[in-house]
Amino acid sequence: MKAVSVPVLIGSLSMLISCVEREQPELGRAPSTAGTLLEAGLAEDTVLIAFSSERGGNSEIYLMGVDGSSPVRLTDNPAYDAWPSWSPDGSQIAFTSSRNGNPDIYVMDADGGNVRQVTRHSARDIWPEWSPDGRRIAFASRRDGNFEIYVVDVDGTNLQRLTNTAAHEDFPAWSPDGSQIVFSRVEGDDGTYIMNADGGGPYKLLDFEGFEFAWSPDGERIAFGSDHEGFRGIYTVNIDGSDLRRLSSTTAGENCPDWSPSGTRIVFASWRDGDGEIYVMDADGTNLRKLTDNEFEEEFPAWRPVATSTEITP
Ligand SMILES: [Ca+2]
Ligand SMILES: [Ca+2]
Ligand SMILES: [Ca+2]
Ligand SMILES: [Ca+2]
Repeated sequence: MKAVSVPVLIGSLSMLISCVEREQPELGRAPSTAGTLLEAGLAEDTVLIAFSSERGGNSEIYLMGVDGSSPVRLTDNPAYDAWPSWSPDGSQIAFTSSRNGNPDIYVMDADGGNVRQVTRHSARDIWPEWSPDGRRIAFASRRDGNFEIYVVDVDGTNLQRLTNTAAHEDFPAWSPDGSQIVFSRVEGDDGTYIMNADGGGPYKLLDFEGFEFAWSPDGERIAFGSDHEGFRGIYTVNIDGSDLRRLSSTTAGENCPDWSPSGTRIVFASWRDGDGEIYVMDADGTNLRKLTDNEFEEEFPAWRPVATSTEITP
C-alpha cells in the first residue's frame, strides 16, 4: 500500500484493481536460492523476512536475510502476488495472488515450490494469516457483499465466516495461542476489535481502525498501522487497549509491522525515502535499520516465526 491517509481497505482494492500485468524482466541477480537461505536460518539474526516487491516489474514475494542480504524471488507470475504469511513452522507461506483472474489465497513451500490454491471464489479474498496451530488460514473476503473475516483449512475445506455485518472487516491476526483474532471494522461502528477464534465475544479494543495487525509473540501487545493521527504510522497497544504508543518517527507513512520471533524487534514498511522500503527497529521504535534500498515499492514484510529450519530441504 502506498502511504496514503485513506482506509487501507480502499487502498488495497485500488492497488489490486490498478495492478497492471506485465511481462517479468530478468532480475539480473546472483543465483542465490531460497534453499541456501533457509539452510542458513539457524539464529534469529540470520533467518528470513518474506516481503513483497515490485523490483521485477510487478509485485512478487521475495525472501531476504534479516540484515537485508541475499534477496531471492519466490513467485514469478505477471499477476499481483503479495501479503506473505508464514506457517508457524516456517516451512510454508500463504499469500494473495490474482493469477487466476481475481484475488485468492494460495500457499507455497518456503522455497517457492508446490503452489496450491486455497480459495476459489470470484470475490476478493485477501490478507491471509496462518493460524498458530498450522491448520487454518484466516482471511478477509468480499464474497458475501462486504468484507468479512473467514477461516479455512489449509487444504481449502471447512470454510467458516466469523463476522457478519454491513461494515467491512479486514486484517485478521491470531493471538499466539490461537484463541483470539484481532481485526479492523470500517463503515459501521469503526474501530479495532478482538473476537474469539470462533467469531464469538467481539469487543472493541480501540475507537479507531488499525491496519495490518501483528500480535506479539508473548501475546501481550498488538502492532498495527493507523491513520488516526492524520498520517499512516505504526503503533503498539496492550490487548486491553492500554499503553498505546506510536513507534513511527516520521509522518511520511509506515505500515505492515511484524514482530521478530523473540518479540524484541519489529520489521515494517516505510515511505520515508519516497518509495516503499523494508526497515527493522527495536520494539520501542529505536535502532532503525534499512533493509532494502531501491526505487521500487517494497512492503508487507513477514518475519519467519522460527529460528531453525530443520523441516526445510533445498
Ligand atoms: Ca507477480
Ligand atoms: Ca477470489
Ligand atoms: Ca462485514
Ligand atoms: Ca524500495
